[in-house]
Amino acid sequence: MGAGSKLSREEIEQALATLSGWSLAEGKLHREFRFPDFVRAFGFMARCALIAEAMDHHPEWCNVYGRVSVDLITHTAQGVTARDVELAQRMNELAD
Ligand code: HBI
Repeated sequence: MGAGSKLSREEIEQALATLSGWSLAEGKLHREFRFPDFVRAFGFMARCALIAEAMDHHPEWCNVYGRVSVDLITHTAQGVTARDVELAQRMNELAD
């Protein structure tokens, strides 16, 4: 499936302006989500997993108790694409 093309640094900066909590770290979109406890964190991850699978676009992430650290990159494009921006937006919506 086409992953779309890599966004330029400028396009990424523009997208980040609309993505609360996200930054560019080591060439990937990055955000640390914090939840009150493990069950809330894992519930968030479960909801994200269903979205990610439906998008066929998957996060790199790590969970420790209430913290979920997320990095988004499009592996086939070896960079950040519109798909990463879309998944970041969806994850923000699910974290509300
Ligand atoms: N997820 N983040 C990310 N990047 C990909 O390139 C990617 C993916 N999920 C599935 C996927 N690619 C597959 O479409 C291919 O690996 C077949």
